[in-house]
Amino acid sequence: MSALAFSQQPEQWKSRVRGAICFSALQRDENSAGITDIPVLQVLTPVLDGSESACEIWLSNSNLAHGQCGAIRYRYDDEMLFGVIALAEAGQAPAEVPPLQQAAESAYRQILMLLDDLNYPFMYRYWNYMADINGVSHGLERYRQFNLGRQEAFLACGRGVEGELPAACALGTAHGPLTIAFLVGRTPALAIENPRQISAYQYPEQYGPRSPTFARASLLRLPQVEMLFISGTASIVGHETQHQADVIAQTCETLANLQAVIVEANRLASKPEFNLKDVLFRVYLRYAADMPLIRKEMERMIGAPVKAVFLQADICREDLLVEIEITAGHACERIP
Ligand code: 3EB
Repeated sequence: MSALAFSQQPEQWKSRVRGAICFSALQRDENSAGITDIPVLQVLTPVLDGSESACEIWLSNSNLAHGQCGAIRYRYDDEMLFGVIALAEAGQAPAEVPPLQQAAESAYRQILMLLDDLNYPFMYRYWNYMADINGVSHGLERYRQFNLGRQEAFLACGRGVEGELPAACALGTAHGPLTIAFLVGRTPALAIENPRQISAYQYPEQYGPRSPTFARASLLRLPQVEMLFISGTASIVGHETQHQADVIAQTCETLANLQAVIVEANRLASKPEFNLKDVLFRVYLRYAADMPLIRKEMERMIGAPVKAVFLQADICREDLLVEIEITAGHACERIP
């Protein structure tokens, strides 16, 4: 749904919104949209289907409360909490440590402390967006600076940096602050890895001094519903990028990776029903002009029209042209 349609929904519907992630190339004024109590992550990145904006909205069936802690805004019920944080790099203390690394460490320290304070110990999914992700400063690529700060915060907060980790994505925007959304809860989720890929938390040092801190997917099994979050997935086999400069082959390899993760998820799900034909995709393209090619290749491989939002964003390795993530859910029990 567009940001405008979102803001124009009736109050009763808005009272059920945990939070949202809105993508748009245009900065909008939240207050004028009348959604001030709802945590909305604004990501400054173009939507490619002609819409001015696209929002992913998380709904709850229970009573929601909201709060603010430092730079974090959040909304929660008994089961889950959705939060957002935006941190400007310019606001960080001057030091030898790159500002993005400081912002990442600060953001994740705030997030992890909030989870401890409010007792939502389990992270399911987080979304990371930062400006100029492939840029270099202080002798290090900015995505690698981000990885340093993120991992440092996890360690400082007594969390593991391997194994039971949330699903994630990390994308580059043209400008804007470091923005992070997160979905956490009180029921543990199952972390899923991809047998075709080395776990990202075990990537060798050639990809940076600290590995990324995420799992390939996480599966949340609640009594009534199961939710699958597949991390941003790209044309990587083992730890190496495949098919440099070939966007169609990269799309094909990415779908093979997504299918492998779906197979793993179905082994752990109560019903083996996750299927590429019936999930929601978000597709990040380095070059907007590639959209028709990528969509066509996805529909050819999947054999059905796809439900997908296409966005222009920079991928965290310079040789990656496309990254795809999935959200899926199914009911576990038929309610009479
Ligand atoms: C990859 O497979 C592609 O740093 O949080 C995908 C998902 C990627 C999440 C992250 C990075 C992240 O390594 C990049």
